[in-house]
Amino acid sequence: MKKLLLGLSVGLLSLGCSPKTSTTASKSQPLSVILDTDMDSDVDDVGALAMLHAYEKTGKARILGVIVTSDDKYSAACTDAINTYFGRPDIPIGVSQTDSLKEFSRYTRKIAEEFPHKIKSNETAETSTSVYRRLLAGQPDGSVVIITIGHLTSLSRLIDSAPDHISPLSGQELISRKVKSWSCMGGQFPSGKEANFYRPDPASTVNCLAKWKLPVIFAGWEVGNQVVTGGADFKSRSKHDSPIYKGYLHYNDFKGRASWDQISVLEAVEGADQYFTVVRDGHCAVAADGSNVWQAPVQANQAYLKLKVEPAVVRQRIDALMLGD
Ligand SMILES: [Ca+2]
Repeated sequence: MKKLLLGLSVGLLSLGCSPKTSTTASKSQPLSVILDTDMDSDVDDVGALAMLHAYEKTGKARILGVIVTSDDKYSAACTDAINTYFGRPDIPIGVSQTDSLKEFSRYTRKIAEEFPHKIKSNETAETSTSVYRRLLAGQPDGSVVIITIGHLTSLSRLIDSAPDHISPLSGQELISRKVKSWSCMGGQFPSGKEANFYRPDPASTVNCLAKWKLPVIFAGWEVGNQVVTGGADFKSRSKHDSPIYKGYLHYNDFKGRASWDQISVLEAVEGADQYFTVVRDGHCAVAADGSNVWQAPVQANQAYLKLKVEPAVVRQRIDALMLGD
């Protein structure tokens, strides 16, 4: 769950700059996406992954792989089951944790037990760092968009990874060469404390923001919190044998849930212009406790989103994508 606290005074981090580029998929070329998710406690990750499959069906995106940054025992299996349901059982999945796993999700085990998939346990799955490195190494330069919708442990490990049998490049070199941009659900803007940044691994947030030189757009807690999806309208239109339907059923029986994660997917694939104002007048400084504040000076590679349309407009778009429309 994503909860916030007040913002605190935080120190500046040394951040590099680079020209901002569009992350929108071109008409002819699907956007190549790696999704990094904590598919466990909250259900918006389920909706976000469903959206990417909808975009893939219309040629707007291509899912290269999914990184599961979670200590939930069934998170990777649930992710695999959703990908399989949408006809992509081949999507590589990397896991951040292979032991000391817990069971705390309302939906991951139920979806994993009901829908076919290959990953039976994290112990036998590929690690997140290995999958990140392998996927990036195999892609054209400057082509990959990373979307993080959970905490930043796996991305931080990628950044700090050393050359290996997969690639002679370090993690930072691989990112610099292969990645186009990062869309990040995290933080609260202009200031606050949000779970993806502070729980359970604020040190990774500090590390990622200190070392990330390419364009990054933050979708803060306050944006998705205004957009409630997966409610009665979704229920009335959804196939009942879908794992997306089951996710929202088991989570809270279609009472609806904020769309924190879906906002980053929407921005990454469709671009920001239709729904959001993009704020570029500062940079995101993160404290050791994971709290953040948007402050001077400007870092040209960083921006955050503000909603510029009625929340209902975005709700309808996200619900439609979650339904596969
Ligand atoms: Ca999430």
